[in-house]
Amino acid sequence: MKVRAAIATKAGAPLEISTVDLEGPRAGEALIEIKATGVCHTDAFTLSGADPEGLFPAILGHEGAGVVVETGPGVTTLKKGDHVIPLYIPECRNCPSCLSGKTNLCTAIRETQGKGVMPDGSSRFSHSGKMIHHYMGTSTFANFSVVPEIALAKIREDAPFDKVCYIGCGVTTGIGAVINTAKVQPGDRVVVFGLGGIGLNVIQGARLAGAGMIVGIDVNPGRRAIADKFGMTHFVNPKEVEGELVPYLVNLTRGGADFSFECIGNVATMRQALECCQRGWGTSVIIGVAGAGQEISTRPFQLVTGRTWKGTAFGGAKSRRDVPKIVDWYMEKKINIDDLITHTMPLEKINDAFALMHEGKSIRSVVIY
Ligand code: NAD
Ligand code: AHE
Ligand code: ZN
Repeated sequence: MKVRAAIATKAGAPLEISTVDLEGPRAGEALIEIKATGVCHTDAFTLSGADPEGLFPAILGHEGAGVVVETGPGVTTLKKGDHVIPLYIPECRNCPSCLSGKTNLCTAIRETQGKGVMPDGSSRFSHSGKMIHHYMGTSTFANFSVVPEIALAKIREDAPFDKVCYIGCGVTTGIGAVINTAKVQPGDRVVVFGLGGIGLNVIQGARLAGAGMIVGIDVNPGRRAIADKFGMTHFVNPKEVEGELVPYLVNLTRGGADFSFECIGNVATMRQALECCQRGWGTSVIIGVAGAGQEISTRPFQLVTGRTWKGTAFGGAKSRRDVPKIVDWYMEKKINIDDLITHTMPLEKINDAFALMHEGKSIRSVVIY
């Protein structure tokens, strides 16, 4: 079938909007009509060429929501008409990682996903007879996509696609990092580096968890008002701090953070996030994704003296189990998504979403098909 898609043709180039060919679902796969997709910083990261796994040409996008149009042979848990969110971390419930009960990082199809193909090693997308890569197993920058059954969360039908698509990455990543990965407790002192589409969800997760102090850090002063609304108690613009940021934060938090979260993707701020943690027990959680060749560093003394450095993908969420629950939280107004979606546009304008992100003008842009 012919579908409309934004193609990433090469690193650094704007996406090209075009009609491409999409083959139907094979065994264990479903054809999804994508109704809406958010644009995450990770899409920009891969498009920039910094992603060691980046492949071109590809159809990017990993924050979508849509409807099952057709299922391939052997699909048992989904049917035509089901509302779904595609999952870049699937949940097969059968691989050693899923069975371990210790991680959300299902390994069933990670290898083929990283190579930009479906689990059988082939792509469903092509353009003028040439193969186009899938991206993160989801490729939501197309109005139809083929996705493995184990990478689809079935959600309630009254949830609006143009809002809950954001649960496909940013919302779950931020809130999950607080609740699943860090396990923030009531009264804890939390420091959040980067108040964009992820960091603001960390703030909303910290408020849900009952954190006593939520310090938000951003070089963009425009982030302050929205972060206040989501529960930030103190704002710090590093450009306005006299002297070093780390001692400033240790002083502000009266000894250091119980938990810090890096939501930028910058190895310098990752170090600051670790070092502003409380001596003896503070934990820093890396969420930001950094480019090929980037490495984190600190003095080992920072760890010897009881700080812990860890990371999280998709907020540690067990995707098929947890995503429908987070959709419920949104529908019950337990969490706020609407105020974070600052811009919407048709697919034809998707490059505007990247420009708005780079200019610091948007929190989340959503493409509505
Ligand atoms: P974003 O562009 O919306 O937000 C980044 C924020 O960081 C912006 O507000 C920006 O002003 C701020 N910032 C930039 N440099 C700064 C600095 N030196 N000091 C303080 N603030 C600074 O991006 P996002 O969509 O929120 O994504 C954030 C990061 O998280 C990216 O690296 C993205 O790839 C990553 N990410 C990871 C996961 C995961 O599962 N681990 C999921 C989604 C996104
Ligand atoms: N391809 C990159 C890594 C990118 C990465 O870490 N992705 C996160 C999700 S970011 C969503 O916005 C993730 O899920 N990681 C787990 C995994 O298995 O990729 C690189 O550096 O190679
Ligand atoms: Zn993302």
